[in-house]
Amino acid sequence: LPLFERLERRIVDGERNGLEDDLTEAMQTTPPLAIINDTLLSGMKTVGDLFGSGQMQLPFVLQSAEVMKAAVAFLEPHMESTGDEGKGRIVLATVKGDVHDIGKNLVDIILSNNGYEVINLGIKQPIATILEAAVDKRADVIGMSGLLVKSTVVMKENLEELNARGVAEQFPVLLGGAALTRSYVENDLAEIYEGKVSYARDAFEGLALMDRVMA
Ligand code: B1M
Repeated sequence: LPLFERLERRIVDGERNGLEDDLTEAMQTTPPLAIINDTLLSGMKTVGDLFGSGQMQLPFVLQSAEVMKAAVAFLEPHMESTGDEGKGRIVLATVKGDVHDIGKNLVDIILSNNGYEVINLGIKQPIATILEAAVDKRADVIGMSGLLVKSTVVMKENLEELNARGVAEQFPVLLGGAALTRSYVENDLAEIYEGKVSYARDAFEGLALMDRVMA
């Protein structure tokens, strides 16, 4: 297979052997972020489709995710950084009950490379922990990720909890993840949250929204 098809295939097949060599070769013509966005994520999408239609079993999805993570970890040091610092601080977490973190970690990388300090709490984080970190670290923004449909409900409950604790105006919230839709966030959730809540389709929109909040 040609190089980029082979790389995409590696994600789908969960094949790690030779991954670094292929990535090194790909970087000779293509920036790391473009490799992720145009090639690797397209492989992850195929994995999601195969799993969703019952053609792939969970352990294989996990293997694909491992290869994806290894690829991102390998590419990360080669990514461009603006060299900016101190543009703002965000506490970032995958919500309670949800283990998906590849997207969240991409958001971390993009924000970190563009001057933001990211406090990445990891997966399955209850709102109490997220809020504690946000207060403690004096975060400017709270970012929550979740891929499961049930995570969209958790996010709603989390916003209600921030309202109840009287901190909604202090913390603008950025939400992302495959199960969310723009209209759910911008209509339904914006209606209940007493602070500002925004939806980011991908990490770059997350960056643009951070820039807007901090302007
Ligand atoms: Co899961 N899983 N999974 N899974 N998995 C999905 C989400 C699913 C859609 C697959 C499917 O059925 N087609 C489905 C959810 C269905 C639903 O809720 N209706 C699903 C399921 C069902 C499950 C389990 C329940 C399976 C089971 O156990 N029976 C289980 C859940 C466990 C749990 O969470 N409690 C499970 C487990 C797993 C693995 C562990 C095997 C693995 C995760 C490994 C890991 O993350 N460390 C996994 C994977 C890999 C997937 C799919 C295939 C790929 C997800 C991914 O990494 N995409 C996924 C299919 C899909 O999403 N279509 C699926 C790439 C990633 C870059 O995209 O995270 O969307 P994403 O991030 C994007 C944007 O959304 C955005 O930016 C990123 C791109 O720039 N973004 C943000 C994300 N967060 C953001 C935050 C922001 C801003 C932007 O600001 C704060």
